[in-house]
Amino acid sequence: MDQHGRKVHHPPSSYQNHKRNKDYESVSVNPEHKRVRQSHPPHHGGSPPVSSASPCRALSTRRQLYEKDFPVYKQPVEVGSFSLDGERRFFNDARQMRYFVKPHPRPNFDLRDGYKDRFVKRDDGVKEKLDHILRWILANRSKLQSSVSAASSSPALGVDIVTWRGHLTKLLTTPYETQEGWLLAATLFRGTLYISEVETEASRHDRDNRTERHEEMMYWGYKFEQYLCADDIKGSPNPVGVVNTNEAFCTVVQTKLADHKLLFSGEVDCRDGGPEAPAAPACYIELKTSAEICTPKQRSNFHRFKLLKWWAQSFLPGVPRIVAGFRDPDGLVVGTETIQISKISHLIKNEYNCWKPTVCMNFCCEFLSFVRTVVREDNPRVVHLFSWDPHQDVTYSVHRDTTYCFLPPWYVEGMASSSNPPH
Ligand code: 0WD
Ligand code: CA
Repeated sequence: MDQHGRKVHHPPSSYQNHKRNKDYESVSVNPEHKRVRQSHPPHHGGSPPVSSASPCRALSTRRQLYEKDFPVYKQPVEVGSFSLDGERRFFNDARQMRYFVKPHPRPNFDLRDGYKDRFVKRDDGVKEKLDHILRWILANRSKLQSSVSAASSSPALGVDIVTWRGHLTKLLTTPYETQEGWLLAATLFRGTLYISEVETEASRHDRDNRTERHEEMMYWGYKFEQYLCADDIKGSPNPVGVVNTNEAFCTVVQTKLADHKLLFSGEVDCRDGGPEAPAAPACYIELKTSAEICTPKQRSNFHRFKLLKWWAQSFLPGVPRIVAGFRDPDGLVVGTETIQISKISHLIKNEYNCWKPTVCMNFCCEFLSFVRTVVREDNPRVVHLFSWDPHQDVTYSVHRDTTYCFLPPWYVEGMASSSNPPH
């Protein structure tokens, strides 16, 4: 991989040279970068992202509209973590944390090993929505609320948006996505907007019609993790153990994208357990597998498609590096490589008409502004369903007391019995 380290996607005006991680703004919002809610014209002409014919009804996803300065994105801060065990039970601790063990430069990992006889697969028909994050919030409410100002206009939790990192990843990649649409449900409750994904018909169809080969290849990523992770800081990986995809360690981070205060959680594969390792989330390592790159065309596709998703997923929580395993068609890992997230924008620079980090971040920011403008009724029983299909605008519909409701009664009641009365 390329070893140059120049940042190309962060404008000088929001770039803090003295900060250790230069990809993130870590001071308060620079007014120059504050997004004016939804009706301002874009820098490059054309129509504004929000359709002017019918104000607030649709949001454009055209890339050109988002080719502006990189928005202020504060360095993500880990505010907690939680674990899900082999039976998908929630624990308000880091018991599922795993430790990275550096692989041999030319490993011979067989990713097919254990698929038939040592694999416990999570039931992906069970929709957990935001439940694990909500459980974490209830258990750690005092931590979050302690930083809330007394201003009556501020949300009770002190954040504007609560969601999964994976949902934000989908938003970041939307301007470049040509295959899969999405449905995102949004509910405003006590001043905080909760965003939870709803499975599309197409995604449900794909899930119900996976080939045996596809099912097996989905296992390969988890098997790779098992080859590189130890359960204990001084332990070794156990490749003869069972792979159980119910198990997860999730970080909870807080950050700010322009004027949106975000709280989100994401699954983390492992951490660097060495004595020099930085504090979380900078110590975390994302593990990935990908097909071996043999031709210039394959390299170009890797840069254009895979690195976009990898970058978006890790940039959001401030995970600084990916360890990638390149495998042959039989699932044998032929090499591994460390990819620094901060160097990805440089790696892709020579690709013609390639994706741009600023477009991803600006679109996400505008989408959140759009949602906050549209969703005004503070009511856990109201869902605004935002819908997007490739080559279309984002549109929405409103649903009251339907199965789209995703804030469970235990959460709504738990928040009501909070020591802080509603504003
Ligand atoms: O039930 C649901 N519909 C959802 C469940 C929606 C969103 C999240 N979740 C759960 C996942 O099961 C997982 O525990 O949240 C956790 C992950 O959330 P995330 O970090 O926001 O998701 P994402 O960034 O898309 O995925 C991170 C990792 C994946 O790693 P790779 O390297 O493949 O991107 O989480 C795992 C997977 O290892 N993962 C899942 N594991 C089991 N079932 C799933 C899933 N549906 N999605 C992601
Ligand atoms: Ca992974």
